[in-house]
Amino acid sequence: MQTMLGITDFYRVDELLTDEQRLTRDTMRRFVDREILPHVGRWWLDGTFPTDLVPKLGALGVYGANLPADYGCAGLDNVAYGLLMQELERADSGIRSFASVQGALVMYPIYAYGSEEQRRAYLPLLASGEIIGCFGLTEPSAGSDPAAMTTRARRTAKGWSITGNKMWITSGSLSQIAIIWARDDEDRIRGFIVPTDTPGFAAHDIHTKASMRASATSELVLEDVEVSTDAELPKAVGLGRALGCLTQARYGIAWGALGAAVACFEEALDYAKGRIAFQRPIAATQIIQERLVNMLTRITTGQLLALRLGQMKDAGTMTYPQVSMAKRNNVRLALEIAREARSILGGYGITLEYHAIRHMTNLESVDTYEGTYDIHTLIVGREITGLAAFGE
Ligand code: TGC
Ligand code: FAD
Repeated sequence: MQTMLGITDFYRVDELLTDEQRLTRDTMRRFVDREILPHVGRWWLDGTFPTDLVPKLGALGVYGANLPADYGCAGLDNVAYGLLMQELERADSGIRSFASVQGALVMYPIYAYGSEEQRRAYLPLLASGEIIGCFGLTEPSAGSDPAAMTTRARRTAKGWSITGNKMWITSGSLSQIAIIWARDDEDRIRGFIVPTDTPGFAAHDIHTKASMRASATSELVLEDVEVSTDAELPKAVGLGRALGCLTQARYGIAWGALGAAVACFEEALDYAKGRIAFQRPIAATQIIQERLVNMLTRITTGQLLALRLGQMKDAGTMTYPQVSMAKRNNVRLALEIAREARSILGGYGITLEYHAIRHMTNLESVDTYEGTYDIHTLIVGREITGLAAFGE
């Protein structure tokens, strides 16, 4: 089979994929080329998330694609799921983020910690994109350390009353449901499915972003939001449950970031071959060649890391420190490649006529969210030394 990936598949990783994985990727690739790439620069500049994409991505089976078909999901393996994230982020990290949150942070906790009634009620609607969800863990004063959260869930005669603020919430203002993490009366962290039209719930978009502009990012305000016991995710008790969702999302990000890296590398290579300076293409200079070789080497190592991680996830042996290593490595390599690409494009690189600067500023967010680069250093550091360098 002819690879569609060309030079960015330097180690012929394509040959390690199944026909179904290749088909999934190639279908997504064509959709991204046709429906997203021609418009994404404009969406980003305007600061709008393209909501008309939501049902189209649902029809392609993107949301929760690695969850079982019984609940209206695509039932793909984790490598195929990773390839979907990679293709989406080749277009824009914000569009991939939307899909990551819907699948890994909203559908996954309902699937893993919800009752059978909750699964049947919500998963098919989320899979098709008929409803949108968001995930509220971070607070204005509790990001890297979510255990410091102050949002409270108090028991009432009919269920729960939730009060608190959540910050930096992807898709917050677009959502019909929010997965909200809060402390109960016994100080245990619990997860709830909160309908966003419940009185006392408000979402305010953050409009001053210089990153992730084709994505809605909101502050959530919950003031005595009364929900019934049906809102409680029965198995979502303890911080570990919230962190378990992050493992799913970080897995997808480790793949997704490679898509942004490939887009930047291809753009820089193409430009360097055509750009003449000192009577020769800049690609014929040693410095530009070294930079391109470094970029492609890092992409190749990232691809091998992601593929092996996916194989371990499918085998049920993947651990969360392994996910941290891949998220940390692949996002940072993508960010550095985007910066290199931006620089190779010279002055043109600061415009949105090219993709590099959009990817570059988006990747600053990706490097920060889902655990900052530093936090993943500490997670892997704790794993290899047995000593925690954060907290008590
Ligand atoms: P710690 O003692 O380490 O852990 C408490 C319990 O949880 C377990 N655990 C995990 N389980 C599954 N997956 C993980 N990633 C896990 N990390 C920890 C752990 O084994 C323990 O279990 P048990 O049974 O022993 O109780 O807890 P800690 O409070 O010391 O926290 C450690 C730390 C810093 C690693 C953790 O708080 C952390 O990961 N912080 C980063 C926060 C973060 O990533 N927030 C992301 C918010 S969501 C988001 O950014 C969405 S962006 C949009 C998009 O995805 O596109
Ligand atoms: P802090 O935790 O305040 O960290 C600030 C700096 O200190 C960082 O450089 C960090 O690495 C460093 N630092 C912190 N602790 C240590 C330590 N012990 N040792 C060394 N250095 C340390 N959250 C959600 O819940 N849901 C979402 O949908 C969501 N979407 C997001 C979308 C975007 C665009 C962004 C930017 C963020 C989003 N987040 C979301 C929040 C994100 O997860 C947090 O921003 C992230 O976890 C970091 O938390 P913080 O911003 O509070 O930074």
